[in-house]
Amino acid sequence: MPTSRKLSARLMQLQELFSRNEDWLIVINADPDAMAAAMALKRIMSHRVRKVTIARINEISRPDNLAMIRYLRISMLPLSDCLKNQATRFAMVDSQPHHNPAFEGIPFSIVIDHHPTSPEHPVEAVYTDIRPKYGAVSTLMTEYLRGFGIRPGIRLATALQYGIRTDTATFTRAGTENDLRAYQYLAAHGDTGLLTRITRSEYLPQWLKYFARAFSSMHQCGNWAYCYLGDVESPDILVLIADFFTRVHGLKWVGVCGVYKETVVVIFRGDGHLDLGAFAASRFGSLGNAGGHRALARAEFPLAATEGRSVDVFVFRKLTDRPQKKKEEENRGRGEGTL
Ligand SMILES: [Mn+2]
Repeated sequence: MPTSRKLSARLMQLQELFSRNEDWLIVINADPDAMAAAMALKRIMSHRVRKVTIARINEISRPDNLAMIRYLRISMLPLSDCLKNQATRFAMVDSQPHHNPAFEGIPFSIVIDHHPTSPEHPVEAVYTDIRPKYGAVSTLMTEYLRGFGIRPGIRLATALQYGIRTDTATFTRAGTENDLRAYQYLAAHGDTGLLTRITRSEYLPQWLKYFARAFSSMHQCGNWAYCYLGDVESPDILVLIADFFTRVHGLKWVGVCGVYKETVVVIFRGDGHLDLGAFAASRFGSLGNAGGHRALARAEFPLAATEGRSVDVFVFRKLTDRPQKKKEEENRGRGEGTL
């Protein structure tokens, strides 16, 4: 087949780069796809070069990424000058050198990616393979493994599965048949139990107190709910809690409010029944920034706008107050969510 012949020609070219007296550093912006692809490249390089190390330029805080590292025992170090000095050759997967200042000045010999290329930033490396049509670079690396005749071990296969799942949002985002085919192949080698554990690691223990606050403050008003969390360490917590409530059957939408650095933030999530972007704008637009899409919206305004009143009550009133002209006709106490 023409495609497989093309691939093996590429792989020959890649293989020619490997020599037993060189130490490679694979540099990544660590997310599931990048980590899995780096593991695959490391696997391909092992026994072909002297040493392979994976270095990340970013901190990892997402619980699923932490779970992936832990359960799949991914060994990875933060990128440092020391690591750079120790290495003789550099590779990059799931990024291009211009994507991050941390990559600057590193003479990459290998760049394997699936992000679109930009004419202003041509990628200069001895070996480049950039396939913007692929949903995940893990898919491409799975094809590489197969091309090299390497059967992935349980942890590598599971990592690649998770990489593909994440980047294609479990095949709901632009992906290709190649992604599905690679996933199917990996399923025979990966561990479903491990994959489930990683996928389900959505929360960090220190976030649980916010759930307690959400449940104890929750007002359920028919088919919608409101929670107030008080001061939060990041607005992301509000998103997390709001997303959680979208899983509760029968709730059409939820508003989760908190205060972050003198700013009141309200996160809206719904089933698209009510246009939450328009709703948020109508209730909070005059106080700050408010809007979004039908199913996801956000409002932000300075704490000072509450003029010392309880934020909890202030926001709840804004949510329940009917606009003047609609008030009378809706006074029957029904028709929630008709805006
Ligand atoms: Mn990717």
